Amino acid sequence: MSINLRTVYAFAREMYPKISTEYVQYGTAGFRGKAEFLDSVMFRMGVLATLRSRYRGGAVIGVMITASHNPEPDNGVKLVDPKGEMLDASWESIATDLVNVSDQDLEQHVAKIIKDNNIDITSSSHVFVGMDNRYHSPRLLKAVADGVIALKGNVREFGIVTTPMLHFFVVAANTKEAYGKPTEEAYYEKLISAFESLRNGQLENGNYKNNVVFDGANGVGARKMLQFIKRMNKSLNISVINQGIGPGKINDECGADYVKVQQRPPISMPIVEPFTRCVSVDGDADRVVYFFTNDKGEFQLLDGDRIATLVAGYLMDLVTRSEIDLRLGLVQTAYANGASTDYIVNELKFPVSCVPTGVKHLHHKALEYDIGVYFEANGHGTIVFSDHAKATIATAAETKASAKTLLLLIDLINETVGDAISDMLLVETILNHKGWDVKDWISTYNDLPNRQLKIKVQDRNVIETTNAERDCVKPEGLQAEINKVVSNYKRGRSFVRPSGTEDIVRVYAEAATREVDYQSVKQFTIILLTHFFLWFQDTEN
Ligand code: G16
Repeated sequence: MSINLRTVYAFAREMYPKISTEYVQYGTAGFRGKAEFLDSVMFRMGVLATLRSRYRGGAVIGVMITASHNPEPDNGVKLVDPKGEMLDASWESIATDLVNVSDQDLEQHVAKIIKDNNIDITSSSHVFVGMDNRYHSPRLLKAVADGVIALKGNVREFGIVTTPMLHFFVVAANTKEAYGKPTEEAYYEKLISAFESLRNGQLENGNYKNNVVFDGANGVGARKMLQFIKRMNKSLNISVINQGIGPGKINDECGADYVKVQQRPPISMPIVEPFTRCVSVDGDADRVVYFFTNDKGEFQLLDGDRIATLVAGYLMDLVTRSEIDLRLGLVQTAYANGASTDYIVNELKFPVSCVPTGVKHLHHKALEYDIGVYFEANGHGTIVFSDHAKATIATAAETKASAKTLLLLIDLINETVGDAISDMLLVETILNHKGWDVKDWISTYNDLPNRQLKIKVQDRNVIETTNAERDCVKPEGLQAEINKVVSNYKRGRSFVRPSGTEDIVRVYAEAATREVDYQSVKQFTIILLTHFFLWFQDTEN
């Protein structure tokens, strides 16, 4: 096969010219921005995925077109490595450089990547591409596919799928179908069959009722949930709201990010009985949070920390009952509520580690355990099982019912990345087995009152952090200001960090008691913000 790199330049110049000179950077989960500026980024990511596949000996690489929790006019791209993880960190800078080089220098730059990485450009390459249901996604998908074609790679388009579905397909193909077949139907079948076997005909149990309201964020998660419902044997009654068929926009006043950050129910929420379980996923269905309204009409959130603690406790119990010796661990980020960490460490006696925001960091850390549970507070997470854990569980399953349950759970869990639908089915399974309703679930510990805000600033990159983003090192002195304010509040904790998916800075704050300190937390955040803005004025001058 002969490949002329001139083609890459020709495609770029004629079809995907770079129309903005603004520097773009590979962020928390790839590139994000206004869709109208992304054509050249997408084309170049098609090129990169093809090179990466050749670099990895022809393994399938995934490219997902989505801006996930961001508003509808935005789009973005996430790259999936052969084992289902996010693109290896060592290639993030290669991606950033490739996206920022001018059209004129593109051909030479691609040649340099090939040379530097010793890539056999004549070898085979395979790229899977999926997209969310944003109106500009099909256009951007074509740009990715053309990037693959320009380098004579093989491209397989999956159309509209959730991000975790694409991860599933990549791993299925790369494991020669040991993980499943790389098709939409096989994905549904694997999850539904495990879920229904775990139910074993027991639809209700104790306080657990078989109904749930599902907020699909007007995104692809809603569509796929409707497909799940069609294929399930009424094993769970799911009413889907924000289905994306009316005037509602993706993530607009709905979805996991809105519900978590605003701490209120999504738009179009029907009137339901108090304590009804409700679920919100984000625009590409890789995050999930639960919520409900109590009998006083108060909104209550069960976020990623709650899911993590529920899952960790349940797995630990099954492992203990199976009499097997496996290393369990849980991974969180700085956003984890202090009360959840206390509960995990002191009550569940589970080892916990804290890493910077971004699934890529959590996933890698979780792989250090035999059973690694990872969840961000925003609802993004999953569980990974080592080969040793799988073999040990399989042997124990020959004699122990608890180990048989663990085996089925492995099939229900999408280990490749956080999967909102798989996570939801997992939570439903655990609550059903325990006979728990949301009251039982939320009573395990009391969240510290907390607030999270976004601040629009001129240059978010002036903020630099360390210690898993819990300490701010730049601008100098800002951390001292934060510490001063925090010291006025019992169990006060706060941090600031630049977002890697939006052009904003995030501020998180929490403090001790709901009644007394709720106002204080708000006030505290305002004080912090004031300091923050002052700092910015200082830095600008
Ligand atoms: C992405 C990442 C998540 C991260 C989130 C917010 O989520 O996959 O790990 O928590 O962005 O990141 P940041 O605070 O840097 O903006 P998603 O759902 O948008 O892909």
